[in-house]
Amino acid sequence: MYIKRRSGWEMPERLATPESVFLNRRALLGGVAGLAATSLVGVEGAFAAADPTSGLYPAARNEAYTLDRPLTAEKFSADYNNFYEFGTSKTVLPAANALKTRPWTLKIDGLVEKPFEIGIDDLVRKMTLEERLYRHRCVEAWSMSVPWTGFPLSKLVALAKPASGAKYLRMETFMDKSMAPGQRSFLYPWPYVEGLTMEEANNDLAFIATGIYGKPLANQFGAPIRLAVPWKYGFKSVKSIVKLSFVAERPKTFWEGLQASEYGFWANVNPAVSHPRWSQASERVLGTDQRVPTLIYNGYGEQVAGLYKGLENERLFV
Ligand SMILES: Nc1nc2c(c(=O)[nH]1)N[C@H]1C(S)=C(S)[C@@H](COP(=O)(O)O)O[C@H]1N2
Ligand SMILES: [Mo]
Repeated sequence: MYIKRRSGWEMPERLATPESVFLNRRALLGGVAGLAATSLVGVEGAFAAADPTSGLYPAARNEAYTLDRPLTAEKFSADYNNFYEFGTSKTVLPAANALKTRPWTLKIDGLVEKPFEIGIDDLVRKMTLEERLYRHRCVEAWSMSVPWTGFPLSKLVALAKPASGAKYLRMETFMDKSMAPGQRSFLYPWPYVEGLTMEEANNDLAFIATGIYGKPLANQFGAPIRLAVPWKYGFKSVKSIVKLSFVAERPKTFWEGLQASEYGFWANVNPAVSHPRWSQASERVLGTDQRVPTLIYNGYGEQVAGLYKGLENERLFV
């Protein structure tokens, strides 16, 4: 196994993007109010990123969501990420410093009562933040367990007031080649798009994360707002969302566009259904040298198996 043990903050300053890494770390540690954008004039815009809602973290833990294994230490999960916008290696942390997360506007459109836009800080203040411990199982057969902070996706759906014709929720990541070098590659169908059925989106497990480890999301985790659907393979948990569209047709997702035979729309975790190129029976636990058996629906069958009654003809586990 290969886990890169050196975290961004252990990196000599000279190897990191000069101000950005340093200031980002200060902003995360500092409680932030003092680091408002105005105090950073001269840092060339990279830091409008101080988070005005950081005082809302850490949020109270919702004890209904428990784990059967220890939490993954931040030093492992924060430097082993999939975020193709910033490169295809697991070490995207330095590159993700270029992600500018303020101002950040979420657009709600499609089959809704009235399309609207909302700023991330207004949205976060409208919601009651809570912390949930969730497992995360990547299709590549590694896993982690992390404390997300955020709110149920169903609350955002309620805010959007979808029309009865809305059958799917389509979610889209930002598109900006100037920040995200990966998006300059023609090999990928940018922007990153994911989707859920309305029933899945309204399931209590579907969670919108704005924070992790008791702090606002660090960029590489998909700041400032990402999805966490722990019963599905990790690629469904789309990062850095800018648009939610309520639609009648099943959206074409990023990974389907790349390789539909290997990465489908449903992508529910199932140890008995192998990926065409590897087994899904077990998973490597980040930060340990252990492999553990993978569980059907990643252990969340009780909450979600019912969503798939009558859909047995679909490729539910790819
Ligand atoms: N926009 C976007 N979202 C994304 C990805 C990505 O490359 N781009 N990778 C996905 C994959 S494959 C996984 S496993 C998780 C990784 O989340 P983490 O880096 O926070 O562990 O994000 C998912 N969301
Ligand atoms: Mo993944």
